[in-house]
Amino acid sequence: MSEHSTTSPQHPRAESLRIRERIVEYSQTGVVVLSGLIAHGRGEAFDYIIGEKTTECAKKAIRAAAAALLQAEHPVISVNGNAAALSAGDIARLAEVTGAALEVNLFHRLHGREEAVEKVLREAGARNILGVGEAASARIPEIQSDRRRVDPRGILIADVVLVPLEDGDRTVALVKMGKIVIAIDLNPLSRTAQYSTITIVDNIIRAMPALVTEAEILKKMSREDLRRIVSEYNNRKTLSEAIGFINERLSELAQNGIYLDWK
Ligand code: PTJ
Repeated sequence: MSEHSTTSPQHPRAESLRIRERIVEYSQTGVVVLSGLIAHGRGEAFDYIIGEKTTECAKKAIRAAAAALLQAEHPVISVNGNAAALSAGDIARLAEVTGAALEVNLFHRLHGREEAVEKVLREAGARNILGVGEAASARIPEIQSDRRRVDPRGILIADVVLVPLEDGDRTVALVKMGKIVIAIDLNPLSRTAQYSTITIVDNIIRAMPALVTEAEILKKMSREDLRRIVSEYNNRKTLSEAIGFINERLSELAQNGIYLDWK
C-alpha cells in the first residue's frame, strides 16, 4: 500500500479508501486495467451490503477451499491484475503453504502486463511463476478472450484452480474440463460465483489471509479427511446462505434506515 496515502486515518471509511488508492496506483503502473477499476467498484458495493466482514458462510467456503487445495495433485492459483494489486503477499504465502503453482492469467493480455503482474508477485516473495509470455502456449477450448491462453504445466493440467475476481466464461470452461474451481467473488449472483465448485463470497483482502490460516490448520490432516471435507461441502447451499444473509441484513437496515453511526 502507498506510504503517501492522502486518506486521514480518522476518516470513517479509511480502510476502504486506502484499498481504493492502492488499486488506482496499480492502474497507473499497468498492473490493473480500467475495467479492473469498474470491477473493484462493483465489489465495493457488495462489500458494503455484507457489512465488510467475513460471514459464517464465507468461512465455510474458505475451509472447503483450503481442503480442496491441500488434497489436490496439481493445485494452481490463477492471478490477474486486481488480485496481484490487492493480495500479492497472501497469494505467495498460500502457494507456499498448499504447494500450489502460481499462474498469471489475464483477461486483457496487453503488452508488458503479464511481466508487470509477475514482478508484483516476485516482489511479494513468490517464486516459479507460470503463464508469462510464451509459457502460456496451451489453449482452453470454448473461451474467446485471452484468458484461454494457459500454461501447459499449470492451469491446463490442474485438478484444482483458485480464480479470484474472475469472469464467468473461463469458470464455466474450467468446470466443464472436470476441474474443481474455487472462486473469490463478492457478488454471489455473478456467473463465476454461480458456476464455481466452491464460492467464497468475501473480499479478497480478507479471504486470502483467512485461506492461508485455514490451510496451515488443515495441513496436518490426511488426504482422505481433506477429501471428505470437500465432498461434504455444498456450494448451492452456501450461495443460498450468502444471498439469505444479504436479504436479512438489508431487511434489518430497512427497518430504521441507519447504516453508519453518524454521531
Ligand atoms: O487483470 P485482468 O485483465 O485479468 O482483468 C481482471 C478483471 C477483474 C477486470 C476481469 O476479471 C473482469 O472483468 O472481471 P468481472 O467480470 O468484472 O468480475 C469481477 C468480479 O469480482 C465481480 O463480480 C466483482 O464483484 C468481484 N470483485 C471485485 N472486487 C473484489 C471482488 N471480489 C472479491 N474481492 C474484491 N476485492
